[in-house]
This record gives sequence, structure tokens and C-alpha cells, in this order.
Amino acid sequence: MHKFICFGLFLILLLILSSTINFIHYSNVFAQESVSIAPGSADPNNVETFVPPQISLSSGSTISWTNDDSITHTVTAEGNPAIANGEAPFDSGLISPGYTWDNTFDSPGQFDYHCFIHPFMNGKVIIN
Ligand SMILES: [Cu+2]
Repeated sequence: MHKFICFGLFLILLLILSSTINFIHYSNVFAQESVSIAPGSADPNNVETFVPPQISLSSGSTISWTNDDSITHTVTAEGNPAIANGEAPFDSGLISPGYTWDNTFDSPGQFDYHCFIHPFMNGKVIIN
């Protein structure tokens, strides 16, 4: 009898563990990541513009860019590799200070991007 109870508890533990692993797995696949457009990004001497400058995610993931600077910026794709993967190059348009722009990446690829107003601001998205 005692053995059955032990085995039952073991099964329950296994169930809890596997559902936790599943949750971690799914949250990785459909990740939501944030990039900050750092204060002072318009200054060419500023080493930090898009923070983090490079981000690596699985397809289906969404990235949110938030303009933490005091002037307007854009998130504009360089274009070429995106077209090859059947995904339109992305362009946020103007992001006012304090505003956020989201983009979901459905196809794998490496996407270099910049700010249309300040071309020295560069970032990269890698979708696996
Ligand atoms: Cu800019």
C-alpha cells in the first residue's frame, strides 16, 4: 500500500514538472522582448542607441521598441534579407518620445535596422 502512495506522489510530481517545462518551452517560442531607444540616441557620440543592439529570438516572437529619448526616432529595416524570406521589411514610422512600437517576426532571418532620421543608430534582429 505504501509503495502505491509513493508511486502516486511520484506521478503527481512528474506531471507538475512536465507542465512547468512546457510553460517555459512555449514562453521561449513566443517571446516578447523589449528594446529601449536610449536617452541621447541622437548624439553620434552616444555609444548606446538601441539597447540591446542585437536581439535573437524564435519566429513568431514580438519585439517592442520604446522611445526613451526626448526626440523622435524610427525603427527601419535595411530591407534585403527580409524580402528574401517573404516578409516585408519593417518600418515603424515616427516614434514620438515615450511611445512604443511593436513588430512580430514570422519568418527566420537576420534583420539589420537603423533610425531613418539618425542613420548612425544601428540594431540587429536575428530570428531563428
Ligand atoms: Cu533617431
